[in-house]
Amino acid sequence: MSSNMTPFVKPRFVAEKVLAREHDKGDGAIVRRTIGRPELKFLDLFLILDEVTVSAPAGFPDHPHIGFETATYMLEGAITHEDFVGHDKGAIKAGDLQWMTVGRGIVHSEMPAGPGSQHGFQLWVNLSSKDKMIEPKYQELQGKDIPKVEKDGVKVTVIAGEALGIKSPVYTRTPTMYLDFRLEAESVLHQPIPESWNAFVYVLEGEASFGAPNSPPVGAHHALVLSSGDGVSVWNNNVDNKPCRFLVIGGQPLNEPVVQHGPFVMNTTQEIVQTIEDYRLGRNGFERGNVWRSQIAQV
Ligand code: FJE
Ligand code: FE
Repeated sequence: MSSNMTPFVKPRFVAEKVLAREHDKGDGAIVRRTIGRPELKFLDLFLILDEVTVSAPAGFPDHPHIGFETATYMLEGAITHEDFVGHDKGAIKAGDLQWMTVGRGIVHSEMPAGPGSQHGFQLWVNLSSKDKMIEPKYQELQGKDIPKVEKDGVKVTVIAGEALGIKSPVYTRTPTMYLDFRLEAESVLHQPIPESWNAFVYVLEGEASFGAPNSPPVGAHHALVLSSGDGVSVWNNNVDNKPCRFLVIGGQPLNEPVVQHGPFVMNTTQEIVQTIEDYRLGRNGFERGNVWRSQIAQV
């Protein structure tokens, strides 16, 4: 039976709740943004969390990035990826993960790989000032290579970090956890999270009580910023008897200034001005990026 006790010295509670309003770009892309929207601009280390549903001809055609990492995790359908140095490992399919360390610069295109709708998440993880200008790097994992474990009605896919005794092979520059949980009805989760980290939950489907067993159940498309503490407990003890699927994302804050200009994220305005100039002139990491055109985004 579900226990109402938590094993934590200082359990985390829900400090803030934000609903991802559907932002329909009108061309077949629906973006639900939580981290990165005006009322939740930045949760140190995390710049953006988008839940996207996209169908052709919409997509994310040729655009640059600098200074952070993107984690693209697909639920349904697939996204093809092509970048300006010819890095092409095929599609990111349902269950797959692409962890892209942008570093000093990437220009790329992310487009639907087939008909119908493609559904997934993209998380932007900031890089510390010492890592902002590193060489770009990809970590690409197929669904079968992402550790999964199930115990007492709790199923977890460990995208980054560790849960229920298993570790992800993904290397993160700053300690980060990214967990995809599914709790059957009547099951309980106690997930440790280092006390100094920022952490949040994003509910995908179903409902559960987060932080306290009798807290009002929270449903799909809500992000919950967690208070500080050494772990979070979740109870799926709702009347509907349905499973609840949610993400738990956390990381060690950088405590550095952030200056963001769209997909450019640096520490100072001077660095942003420099980046805009580098991209325009195709230098300092953007060699040929200014004249490159992807094949996948041409129609
Ligand atoms: C972006 C231009 C872009 N959310 N979710 C400017 F194209 C993008 C962008 C995305 C994105 C891509 C995928 Cl596959 C999933 C996304 C934004 O690529 F973020 C900005 N600022
Ligand atoms: Fe991108």
